[in-house]
Amino acid sequence: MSLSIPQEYFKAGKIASKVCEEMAKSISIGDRVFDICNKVESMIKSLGGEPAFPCNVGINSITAHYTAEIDDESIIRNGDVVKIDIGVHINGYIIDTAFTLSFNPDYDSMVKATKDVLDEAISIVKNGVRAGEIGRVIENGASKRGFKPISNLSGHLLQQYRIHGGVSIPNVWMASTPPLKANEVYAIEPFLTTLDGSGFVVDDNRRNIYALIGRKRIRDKKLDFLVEEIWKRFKTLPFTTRWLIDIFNKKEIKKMLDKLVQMKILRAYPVLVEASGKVVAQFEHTLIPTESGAIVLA
Ligand SMILES: [Co+2]
Repeated sequence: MSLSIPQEYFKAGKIASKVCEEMAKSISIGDRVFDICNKVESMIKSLGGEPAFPCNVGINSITAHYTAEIDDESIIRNGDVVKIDIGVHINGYIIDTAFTLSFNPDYDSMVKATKDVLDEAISIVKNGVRAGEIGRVIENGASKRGFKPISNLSGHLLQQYRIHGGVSIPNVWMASTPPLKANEVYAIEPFLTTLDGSGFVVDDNRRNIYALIGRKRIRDKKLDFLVEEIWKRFKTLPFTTRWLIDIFNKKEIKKMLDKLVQMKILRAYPVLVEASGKVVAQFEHTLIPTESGAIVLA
């Protein structure tokens, strides 16, 4: 194993795998999304990691970037397809991994297809494989099984304290993409929907995941304090309101975050939904290409 890969990746990978395994066994109909998010995040901490981003719970057509609100009432219902996207970091070395649970037999085959397509994609990963070739395997694998990939979401290079490190791994074939490099860390994450779906996601009007862009002083005591606190706790990694209600009350925090978004000190991630409202499944692994294949971290 190469010495150039920080050991934190292997430790974070073990934590992420353990959390996924536990959650896949325990999540059931009637569970509150709020409790799922808190459980994932506290389990990560108790195993010695930090959440790299708020636990994402995507029910049905909600595809990405939804985490529990402070007063989230939503629950898992019979008939739901539930995506759980988990991030773990140690010293900024990030593992990004996701799985889908089906509580609807109509979508069992789509969930299985998504998992199989990810495995197929990983089987061609090695040093020098072009990102677009992985996209081709995902696109063809989806189509062969009777499903459609979400074309405007992609896997990505992971760097220290950077979830999207500049290189994308598309879920469809694309020309002129860069080759994957040995000893770099990538997440591959196919999302599949049904053939009658649009095959792309759009923003909806909800936003509850934020990240720091800049640290300039505002000369507002409370806002400056909040920005410093965000920097201390999360650096530039995504966070959510639930993680800040120990310092500001529920009513205040949302307004303050919105103000910081307006001032372009924070970015807010819109919730992404399948454009035609169709159900989406997702699986994701984090891995390192080698000369002969891939080391899957989680
Ligand atoms: Co990812």
